[in-house]
Amino acid sequence: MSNNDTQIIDAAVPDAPAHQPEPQKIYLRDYEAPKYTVESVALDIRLFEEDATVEGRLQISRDAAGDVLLHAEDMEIEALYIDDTRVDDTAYTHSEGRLMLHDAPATFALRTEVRICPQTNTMLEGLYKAGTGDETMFVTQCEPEGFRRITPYPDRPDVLSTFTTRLEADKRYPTLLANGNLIEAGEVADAPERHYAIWHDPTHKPSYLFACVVANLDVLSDHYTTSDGRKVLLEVYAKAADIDKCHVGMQALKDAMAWDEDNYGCIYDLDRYMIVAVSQFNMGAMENKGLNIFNTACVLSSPETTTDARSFNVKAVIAHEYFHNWTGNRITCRDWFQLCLKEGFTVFRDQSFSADQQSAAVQRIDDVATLRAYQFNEDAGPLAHPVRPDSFVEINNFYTTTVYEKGAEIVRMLANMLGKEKFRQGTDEYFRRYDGQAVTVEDFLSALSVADERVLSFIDWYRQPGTPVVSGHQNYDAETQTLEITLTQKTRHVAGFDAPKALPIPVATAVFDKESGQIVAEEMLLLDKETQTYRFDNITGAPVVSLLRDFSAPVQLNFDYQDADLAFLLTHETNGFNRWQVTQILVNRILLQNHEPAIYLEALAKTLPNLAKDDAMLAARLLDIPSAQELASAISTDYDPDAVKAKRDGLYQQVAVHLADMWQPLYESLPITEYDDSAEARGVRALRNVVLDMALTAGVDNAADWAVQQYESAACMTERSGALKALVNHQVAGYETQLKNFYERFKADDLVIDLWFSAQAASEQVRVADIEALIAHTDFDWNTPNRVRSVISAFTTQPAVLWTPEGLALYTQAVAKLDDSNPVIASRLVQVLARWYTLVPSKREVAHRYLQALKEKVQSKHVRESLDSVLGA
Ligand code: 0A1
Ligand code: ZN
Repeated sequence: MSNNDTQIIDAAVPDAPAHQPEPQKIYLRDYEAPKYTVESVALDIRLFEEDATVEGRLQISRDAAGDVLLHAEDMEIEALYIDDTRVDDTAYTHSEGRLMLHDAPATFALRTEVRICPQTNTMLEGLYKAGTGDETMFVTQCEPEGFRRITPYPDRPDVLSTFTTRLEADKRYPTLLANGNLIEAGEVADAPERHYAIWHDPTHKPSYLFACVVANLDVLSDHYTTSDGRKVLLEVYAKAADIDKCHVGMQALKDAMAWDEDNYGCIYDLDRYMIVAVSQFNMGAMENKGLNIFNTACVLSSPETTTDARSFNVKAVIAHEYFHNWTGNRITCRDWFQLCLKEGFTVFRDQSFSADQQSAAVQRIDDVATLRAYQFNEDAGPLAHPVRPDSFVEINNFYTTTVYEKGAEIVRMLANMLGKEKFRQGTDEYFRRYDGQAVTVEDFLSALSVADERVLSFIDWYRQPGTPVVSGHQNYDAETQTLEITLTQKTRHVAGFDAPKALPIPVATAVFDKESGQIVAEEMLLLDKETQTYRFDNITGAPVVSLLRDFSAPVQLNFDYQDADLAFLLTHETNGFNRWQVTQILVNRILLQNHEPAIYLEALAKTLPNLAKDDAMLAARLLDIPSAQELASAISTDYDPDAVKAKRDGLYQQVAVHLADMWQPLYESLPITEYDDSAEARGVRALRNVVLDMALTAGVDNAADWAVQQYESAACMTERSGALKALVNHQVAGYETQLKNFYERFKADDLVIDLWFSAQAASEQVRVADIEALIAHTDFDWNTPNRVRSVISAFTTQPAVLWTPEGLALYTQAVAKLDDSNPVIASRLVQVLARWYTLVPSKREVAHRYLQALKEKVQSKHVRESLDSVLGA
């Protein structure tokens, strides 16, 4: 079924059976432009104890009279009026989430009165209740298709309109917010316990950017003066106890606003920008126009309760949502297939912002590590899809790491290829040409191509699934002093797609002189054929090449480096990312190809002491050993989770023991001092936690005392939770005392208790019985996605336990439980099991059985689509 008006309801299609109707696939190729415009929308949302009424007034115009189709899910229709005349139920049909108005005039005013029930909305899409007791609040989540659960509407991103929203509720909820500007507020006549507020948003926006909040919240206020001299009111709303944790986010918002003006010429357009913190939210945050709604985990931050990594993430998410104001809101997506248009570009923008807030190399390391661990895994399995998918059953299933992170990598390749000035010329053209419109990936590339026509050839990156593998070798001829580098690209053929084409792959390359350690040539090679050879002249001495610097393309690189060349690069590379990169190649060779670890261990021993002094954060990253999950994604058959864990643990132990003499002096050189949020201080804290874990692994005398001491004297959460995790992972005698202490100390703070749950659920020592006990804990709550993630998702970091019959039984039961109450979350859990078919036969057979059994139990189209793909492997 296509995403266009005439086919939203096909009256000829008989009703599907209530049990497991055949999911309908929607195709990009069927897109048709909307057949009518909605000139304006006025909503009146009245919230009551048990439910809510929503009156919607739409001014609709089109070329001719006839049927009109609107989306309308999970609501009771109480009355419909066309041009102020009430129509009876022969004038419309409401079924399967669609409302068809028969024979409506060409231009008319539609008034709908419906009843919805936010109090029982556990899906967390549309208008829903979050929190309990005094903390009860009502919020919306409309992306991608939640608006249709609030009021009947053509709920598609290419229908843009202005919105006026009246909210009415009991005065127990003093906070009444919606998009735009506050027009009026007051008491409700004849109902002294109730009040209302009216908001108007003058911008034309798609319905997925609508938001409103009814709550009892405190607010942190500030201002930002734009570069064109307008004063914008900034507000962060949170429950009273959390308001002190909103300063980091507020500062990040101001930084992001200035950054976007400086780097893209994008200036904020409304008079007010609001952020609201919500404890129950499916994702990180949402960029609703002028009224962002945030998962508390992505906005609240304080040194005592938030780790550095989380706090850094808060700043990145604040920036991400703010950047959407131009890339997503002012220029939006024509249809949901174009999701990467807003997400890829916005992720690239938030990554660039973050890189400016810390070491750019560490930012790149972290972004690439995420890409490799999750996106490469997705691209290697049955859930592989193009950055711009061409079909889907449930769009919620496509908020994936491919759309987001690989989408960002494509924009990064373009930005690198164009260089700063030309990229800015291209983005200026994009904003100039398409402001106020709903557009496509082709439009984006076409705007950028004003700076360089080669941009257009990148369209295939959006269309073709699978991670390209770039292999290569070098040939040095000392006599002619020439170096030749030959590169070949290959992408696996993903079933259901055309045979893969050669893609344009920028390979940033440096050539080092082995003797002097100096760079003698530097070039951005463009590999756009299957095989190409590049020649470097005047290379006077034996060279070592360093490829894909800063990870210049999202590919898997198999270059025939000698291990000794990699060790050379660890010392001599000036590109911090590539220094980390060579440690990862060495580790992968040791773990997956049985290389001897000696060269790697020696190189680390040589590099670490100085690096620890110069750049503690980078030093901490150089000790990274890929996670068990990441290693698994590189194994395509006979994956044995126990063997991989044993091997990984073995190498970790070897590193710890080989460098054992280093840990005590290093730990002592990194004393706990007063909290400071500088990049250096964060680096010291990161390295201290890594060293503590290494020392415990190596069995260094007193390391257990350091851990307890660090736990007790911690000046911030990074130190305290680092110590706690080390104690739990190593089950240091008495670790239960610290766990209990942690719980008692922080039990009033949900986000910290999430940390407490995940430290146990993700422990190296975890057993299925421990997960069961955590689920049985009084603080566990299936209706709070953060809590579910802190136990159920945390547990997937231990594949050796997950892939046991007991592990799978527990995990698939969790999916079945969530299938009905929150299918978005349930489906994401299923996707983690995608590579079950790579397991060794005995485990594969068990996994298959559990997945099949799950299929019998689940109803939601979200889970069924994911499960069908996963089982189709
Ligand atoms: N657009 C948001 C992500 C988001 C998607 C779906 C949601 O609910 C189902 C919520 C948020 C972003 O990219 O930040
Ligand atoms: Zn986004």
